[in-house]
Amino acid sequence: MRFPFLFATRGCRAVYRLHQKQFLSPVPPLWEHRSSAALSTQLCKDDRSYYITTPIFYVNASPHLGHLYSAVLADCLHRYKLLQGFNSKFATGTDEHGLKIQQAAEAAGKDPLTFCTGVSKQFRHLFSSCNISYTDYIRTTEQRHREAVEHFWSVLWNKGLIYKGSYEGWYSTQDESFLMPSQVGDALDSLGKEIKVSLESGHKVEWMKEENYMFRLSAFQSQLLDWLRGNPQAVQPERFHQAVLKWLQEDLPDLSVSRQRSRLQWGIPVPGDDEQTIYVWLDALVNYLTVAGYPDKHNQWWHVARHVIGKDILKFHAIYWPAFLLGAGLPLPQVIHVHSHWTVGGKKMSKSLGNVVDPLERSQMFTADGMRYFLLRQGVPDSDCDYTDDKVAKLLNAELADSLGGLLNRCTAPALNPAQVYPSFCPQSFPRAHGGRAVHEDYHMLDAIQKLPAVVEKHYEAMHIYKALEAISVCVRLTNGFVQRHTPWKLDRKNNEDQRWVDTLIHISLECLRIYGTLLQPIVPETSNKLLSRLGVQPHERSWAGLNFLARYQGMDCPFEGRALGSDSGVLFSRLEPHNADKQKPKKTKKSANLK
Ligand code: ME8
Repeated sequence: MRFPFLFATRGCRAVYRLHQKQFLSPVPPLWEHRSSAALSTQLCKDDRSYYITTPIFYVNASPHLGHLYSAVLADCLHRYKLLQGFNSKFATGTDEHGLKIQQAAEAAGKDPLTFCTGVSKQFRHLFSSCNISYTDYIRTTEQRHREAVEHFWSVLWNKGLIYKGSYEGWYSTQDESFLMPSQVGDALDSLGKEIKVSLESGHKVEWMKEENYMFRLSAFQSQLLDWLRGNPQAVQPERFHQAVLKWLQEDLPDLSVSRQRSRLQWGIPVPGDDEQTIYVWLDALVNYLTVAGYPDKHNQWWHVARHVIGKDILKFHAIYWPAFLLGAGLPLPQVIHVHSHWTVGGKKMSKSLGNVVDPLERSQMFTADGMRYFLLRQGVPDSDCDYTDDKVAKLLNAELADSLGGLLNRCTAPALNPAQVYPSFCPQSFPRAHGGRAVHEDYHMLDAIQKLPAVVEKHYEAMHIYKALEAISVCVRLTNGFVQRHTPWKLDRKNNEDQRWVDTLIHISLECLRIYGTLLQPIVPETSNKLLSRLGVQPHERSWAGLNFLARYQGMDCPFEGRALGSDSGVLFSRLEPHNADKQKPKKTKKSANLK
């Protein structure tokens, strides 16, 4: 065994004693450091930085709907922060090491790297087809990542937090996870043979006994509890925070962080011991640091890191990862945003059940924006959601095609807006004190839309995107009601007073649409772009700071008044036929064509 470190010539036991002493000295936890004066200066400097990640996905199989969902959630938060003027970094990528990938490559008859490159490309293709605007796409087989992992390992080793031990227990290759006996149950495989499975995932487990390197996870139990208790927002939503607290009150044994090279060749060798391969989860989690520039350029981003993950990998992110980071002397993530799962027919998607939803195919069927809107509008982080094509078609028809598209079409149709401009607002027709032609419901609508950006902001911040979309949808309905109530098409345009009122009605409606289009950019970038371009809103006028709803009503100038509308008068979002949604691509129906 060769150890390149300071303690290479000492026996493992000696190394452990020395470091244990060092480790047990009372060091304030890192999240307390964060509030110190030195760090708050750093935070001030970085407070416009934002760093969001998705899990890196296993390349043992093609991407499915759940992978796209995580990516769309993170993309939405990234785009929202950019609109707010943040310097945002957004990382996604693929997890390419480990036994599961080694076996998948063998089964495909390919060498592992060729196999990984092929599937990693599929993920990248899916993400670009769905406008996932990542700023970094990481593969764990890259050299920059290997260097980061080796460095990270050596920091833990030098601190005496890794020791050579013997691991005996259950292992699930499918989950790449070690399990306690209490987490394992009996089941029958497809041939009726008795097997042991993970109670949580249902995947088969096997007994293993190996000489491994162990990480002193048990030493971090109380620090992790303190961190979670002192930071109630660290894991969101609340139910997942509670789940982690509960786990931490149970036994927390040390964690095996390597496998024998004879069993696992496809991975990063333990530095100084090429008989052992680094455990794939330690390798994978470090990807977040690699992208941030670890080991020497990560500070700007690492202070503001937040992870979007599915509930299946909570333990790895909310227990193992923070413990590794504490061990390495690095700050902990600001937030771990957890989401639940998409099911099909109430069941987990799986190849064997044949119910896997192909996200690329669906994004071609319903458009990229359509899938993004559906996933974010229907996906509730707290609980699982069931997917059907019919639901997608119905939702998109109701909210994007009819409600939003219909409103835009009505207010920009040449019959109502022959000059094709953003018309003028008349303060006498719609006075701040009631008394003009406006009625009580109109004032209520203005109030709701005035407040909408703050409501949406609150929900985006908490990753309750479905609530933000519900709030926007309610307001779109209010604006449709406003137009319907005043029937501007029935007014006499030759009468000056009526003409001013029609212009005011349209001006207000376009202002509402401008707010919706701006707020929806993180969700449906293409549709928002189409909408805002039609309203004549220039790219530099689409930020959060530029929202400023109905400036004329506040007695200020409106930069859009009198401006020519954009020339693309096409359908905003084409209707879909719900019954045929399984087979056909969106096409213009009579109704949507009429919306022109
Ligand atoms: O776990 N519904 O990768 P993975 C919603 N490589 N989201 C789902 C989902 C579903 N049905 N199924 C999967 C791994 N996901 C590791 C991660 S990170 C350092 C390493 C999403 O390919 C969700 O985000 O199994 C889940 O956590 C992730 O995909 C698991 O992807």
